[in-house]
Amino acid sequence: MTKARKLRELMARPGPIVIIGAHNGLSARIGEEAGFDGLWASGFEISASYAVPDANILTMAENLQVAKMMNAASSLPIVADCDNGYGNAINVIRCVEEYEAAGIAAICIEDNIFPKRCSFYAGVKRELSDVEEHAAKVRAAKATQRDRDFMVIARTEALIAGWGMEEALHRGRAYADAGADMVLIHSKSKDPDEVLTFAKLWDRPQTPLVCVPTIYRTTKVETLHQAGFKLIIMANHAIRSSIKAMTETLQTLRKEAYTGSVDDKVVPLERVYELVGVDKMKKEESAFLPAGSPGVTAVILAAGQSQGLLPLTENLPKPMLDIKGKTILERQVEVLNACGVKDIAVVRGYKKEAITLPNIRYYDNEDFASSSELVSMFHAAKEMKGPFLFLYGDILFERAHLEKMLKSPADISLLVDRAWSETYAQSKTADPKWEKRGAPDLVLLKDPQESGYRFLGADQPHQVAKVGRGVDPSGAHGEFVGMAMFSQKGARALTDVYGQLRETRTSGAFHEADSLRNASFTDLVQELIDRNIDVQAVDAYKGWLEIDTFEDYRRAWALLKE
Ligand code: SPV
Ligand code: MG
Repeated sequence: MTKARKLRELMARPGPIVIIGAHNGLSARIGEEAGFDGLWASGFEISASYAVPDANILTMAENLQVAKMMNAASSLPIVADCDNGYGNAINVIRCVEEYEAAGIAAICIEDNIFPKRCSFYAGVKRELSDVEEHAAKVRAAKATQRDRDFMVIARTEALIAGWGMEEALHRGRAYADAGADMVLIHSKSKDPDEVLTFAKLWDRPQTPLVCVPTIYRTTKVETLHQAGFKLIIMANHAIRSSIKAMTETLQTLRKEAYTGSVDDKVVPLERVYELVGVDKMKKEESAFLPAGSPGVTAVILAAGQSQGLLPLTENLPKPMLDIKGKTILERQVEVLNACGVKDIAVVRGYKKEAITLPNIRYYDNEDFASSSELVSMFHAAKEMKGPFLFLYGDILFERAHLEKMLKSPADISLLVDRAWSETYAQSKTADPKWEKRGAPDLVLLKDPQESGYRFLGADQPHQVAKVGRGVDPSGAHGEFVGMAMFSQKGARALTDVYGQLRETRTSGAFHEADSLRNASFTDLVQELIDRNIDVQAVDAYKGWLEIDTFEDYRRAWALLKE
């Protein structure tokens, strides 16, 4: 529905239409939030926001630009104050063409000469244009509009100029007869009698009346409406309140010389984010930008010593094993970089001196031999303040998996291979790998949806109920691939829970481990789940390798390119 249609519908509704003056996108949005029916693109406010008098100093293009900004920031119809139409009837024609094309619902033109003076400035030269000239402007405006719903409000300044009630009525009637959709009677009287009398004497009932109760400030909307006013404009309070707030805040800041001195005078930053739509932008980022926003850090675990690949790993940590000219870690870094993740941290331990790739931040767990992967992981706690991707140092994976993880809308996501039931069926007959080297980390989902042959991964992640080696392989819905993604909120939950556990859980078993110190990453994830913190699975279907045995290593050589 067009904004002009919206305003027409408000006109058809019983009761008053109350609109609020604004001067930019932000004040428009705050006006809408406050519940007003529409917005007034106020010449007074817009001029003030440029720090110039309201006296036709700004051009039509400058005023239009602001009206457009307001229109874009709000779903409310805009009534644009177009002063005197910026010239004669020819200027009015262009004014209507431009404002209508911009989606503005209505314009208001007043019978001040060009250049005008604000109705309230005392001691300035004030002249009105000839009544016929202004009526012709109204006719020109109505003849120009293309959309029947677009409205032209004609305003008379006869009372402001001190030309009396008769002249005001004469002018109002002439403009109504010229086709104005509404007539605005302006007054600078302290009490509302002038406008109430005008309304009483108004004899063009098909042309509704408009008023601007700026100086007669104590009259309520209801009284004005009952007197016959349909549209009531609260014209300049957005800018006046901001001037008061800004003055107080800035003066206090200057005097007190620390920013916290105005905490009670300013909104929190989050309120600004809310008003400007940062949440919407985040959703659009994840929908339309390539995966791997620059804010994501990768934390790669490369501390442990591998038994399964001895003697290959006698002098080498597993991530440094070469597969056709590139190490596992190099291959990981390559995919991460290709997905836009340039911030990479590696936790080293066993044979740490062998890991020397450039452009990586290193954290060393000297005590790797007697501590678990969780302890190693938290050596890089500094990297977990914002969104981060956690990665085992011995996995190779398709880029698509990483892209999906980086786009996951969940706060905590695990990459889960849903081909598990096939892997399990094959392993049972051939070579049950979990019997050889311990069970893999398996996953039980709350709502598994489909799995198995002709698997179609879900677009949205689904909730994890259980993760760990203890999950029954015959009932598991997938295998944890060794990649987890945390949003800033997810990272905070993870680090908070681990911090609490380190303080409180000094002895006793911890999930599948005999102690917190010996716990694995999946034990901590299970703890989060048990504390009702949402952990989601992102579906993968094959497309990855864990290099844990000679068999894995041989397969990697066979599969990977030089
Ligand atoms: C404006 O807001 O620019 C108006 C209303 O024209 S008033 O300032 O009251 O004249
Ligand atoms: Mg004005």
